[in-house]
Amino acid sequence: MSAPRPSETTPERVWRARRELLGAGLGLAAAAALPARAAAPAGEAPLVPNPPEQVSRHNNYYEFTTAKDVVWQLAEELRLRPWTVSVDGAVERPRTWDIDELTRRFAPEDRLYRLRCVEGWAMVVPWQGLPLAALLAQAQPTSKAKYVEFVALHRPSEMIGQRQPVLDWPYREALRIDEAMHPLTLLVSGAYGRALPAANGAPLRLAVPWKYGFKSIKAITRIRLVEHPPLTSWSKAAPSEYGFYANVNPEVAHPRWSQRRELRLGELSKRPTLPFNGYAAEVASLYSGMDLSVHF
Ligand SMILES: Nc1nc2c(c(=O)[nH]1)N[C@H]1C(S)=C(S)[C@@H](COP(=O)(O)O)O[C@H]1N2
Ligand SMILES: [Mo]
Repeated sequence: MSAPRPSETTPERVWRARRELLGAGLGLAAAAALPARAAAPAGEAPLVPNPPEQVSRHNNYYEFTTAKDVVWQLAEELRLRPWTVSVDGAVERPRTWDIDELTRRFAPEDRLYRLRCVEGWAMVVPWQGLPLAALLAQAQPTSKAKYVEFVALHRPSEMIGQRQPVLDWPYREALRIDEAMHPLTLLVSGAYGRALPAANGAPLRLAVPWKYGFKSIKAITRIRLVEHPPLTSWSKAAPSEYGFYANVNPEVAHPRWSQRRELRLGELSKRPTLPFNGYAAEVASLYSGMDLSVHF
């Protein structure tokens, strides 16, 4: 993992971004908890978080609507408690966790991550979350646990987009077990030092920062360890457009558009998209020997 290098001082831009967070109503303690500078590979500019309203008011969350700028209003209808998350399948110790018990047991850490949507927009978010590996280790996966499937909430009474068959509900995602165990893979319960906004997937969503955004499933209720690759919502809906791996790759175009460049929310000009969304040093070795244009 790329930890901040102690020899580097906080660049002014980042310092100013922290002050803007303060101005946006973050408590002092919360702002102090944010990393002073982002982990960035050598030679790359440090990450600057997007303002919190940008992150909570421009969302893909098809359980509510496909209209990104309206999700946040509809998502306020979702009742976030009581909420349980079950961990089962190929594990020695299956368990259903109450969400608050889960976040108490595995104290969330701060992580500043890029998010890159397949549609071309991108942002930088200070999440709080627990490494998925910690929760999986507690469950003790058996030798049959080769993949991890995630299932989101199905509650059409509150998630009004689920009244239409836009996707085959509930939303499902999956990772290979080594991807799930990778230290960058986070179960997110907060952002900007506060509770996670409903529009971003409260009370619990995934953050897999080297993959396109759709892999980072929101409103998780079940985590199931399985032997065979599970079918995921997007690869079921459009297999030629959305592969199982969905690693951010500027070299592999989406069938309908290029993936070479991205627009960070709030900026005027596009930036080049980086292999593995900028996390190649940490994760490229997971895919050595694989043809990433086949396993896209
Ligand atoms: N349950 C669920 N999770 C989801 C989605 C969704 O529609 N439903 N959309 C995905 C997509 S396409 C993206 S880009 C990210 C967006 O996360 P954000 O709204 O926090 O930026 O959520 C992902 N997780
Ligand atoms: Mo996305």
